Amino acid sequence: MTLTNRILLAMVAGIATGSVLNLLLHAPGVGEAVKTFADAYLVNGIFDVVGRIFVASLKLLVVPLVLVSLICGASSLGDSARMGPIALKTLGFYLVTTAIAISLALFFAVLVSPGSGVEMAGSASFQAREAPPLADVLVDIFPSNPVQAMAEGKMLQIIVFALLFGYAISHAGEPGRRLASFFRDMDAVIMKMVEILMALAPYGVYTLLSKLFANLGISAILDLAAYVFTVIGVLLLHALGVYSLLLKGLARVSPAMMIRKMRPIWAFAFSTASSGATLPITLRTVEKRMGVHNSVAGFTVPLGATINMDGTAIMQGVATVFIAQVYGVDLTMGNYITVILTATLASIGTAAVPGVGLITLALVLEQAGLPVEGIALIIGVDRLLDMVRTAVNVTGDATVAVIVGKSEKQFNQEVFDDPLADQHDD
Ligand code: DAS
Repeated sequence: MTLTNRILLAMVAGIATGSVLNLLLHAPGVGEAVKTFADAYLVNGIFDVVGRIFVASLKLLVVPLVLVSLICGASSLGDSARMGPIALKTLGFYLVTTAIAISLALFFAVLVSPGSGVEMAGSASFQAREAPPLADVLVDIFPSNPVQAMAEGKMLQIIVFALLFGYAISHAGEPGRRLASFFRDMDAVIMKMVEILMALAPYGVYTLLSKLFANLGISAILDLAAYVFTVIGVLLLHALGVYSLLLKGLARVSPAMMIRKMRPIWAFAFSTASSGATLPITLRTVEKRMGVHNSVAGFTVPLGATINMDGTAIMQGVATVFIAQVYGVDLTMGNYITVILTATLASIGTAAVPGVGLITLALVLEQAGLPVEGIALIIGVDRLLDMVRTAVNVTGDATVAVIVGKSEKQFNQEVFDDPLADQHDD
């Protein structure tokens, strides 16, 4: 059985286990001893520990992988003439697709009106984080201490340092050539570490989903059904509609083949709800299974994991309309434009970790003049939506990598068209 199928099987088993445990923990006729055992030793015991170890092991690779792959990518680009177009195309696609995503979200949220008729479920205080001035965000991108940036996992600072270092390598003659060779070897070894950790994925995926569904339960979803299904509907429309049109129209590649190759990435993104933790898998898949050259993938994918969050923008668009409707606030066109700009820019610089979309949602609501405590209405189901929107976030990263790679002729069509490229068969 291939690794992808083992992971998908683990996902189904995890959702089933969690749902049964949720029923068990809430069933009236079940003894307290059984409930205590299930809760303490399973849900918050083995499932919690194994799941957290699995996510930590993925994050372990993120900084070395991003640093080395970017240095390799930037040094192999040679003259900056190539770096410029790649960076401009990448940033352009990221901003445009995010703006499309949130516009779709606002349109369908107004159409469906998931918030109309919802009783206010009481409001909890939700402290909005101060929005840093844009100037500070831009200055903060440049590291004053690269080692500290790596220790603190400041991805944008690591990206800037790696690009500068890689560019210097390509202009440093013989010493540069020796270092470039060293980093290419490092990249190969780190990719092997990714492969080793991927073999453990079924266990991590199973435990993460068992714990989540044991705590979430189906009832939380039903209470907010209209909101949940509006978000998921737009996420699917964007991931399977917009991206497919871009892949077909701009890269002339098969969207069906892209979907087939995205499956292991989706399994990781869905289970971990973290683009950052999924980054090692996204990068390896984009290079080894989709045929995008490291000189493009090594730049676009780590950058995308950090600043490109179309799925998050979709949740924020629907949530804004939902909360406005529940509180009876009529949004003007100016509000909608503010929401589009704020959500598009808010995703830049936020770390790709579980729940970051909820934090930046507070900024979006504030800018739109809406009560931030409205977030309390949707917190209960946000983890499930986070998993789905993270899968859309990483799909956008892979899609742009293929489009930019193809347009820069840094793309191997044969690898992309081969359904079994780099597939792990046991
Ligand atoms: N979980 C975030 C990510 O890793 C997305 C979000 O919180 O909205 O992409």
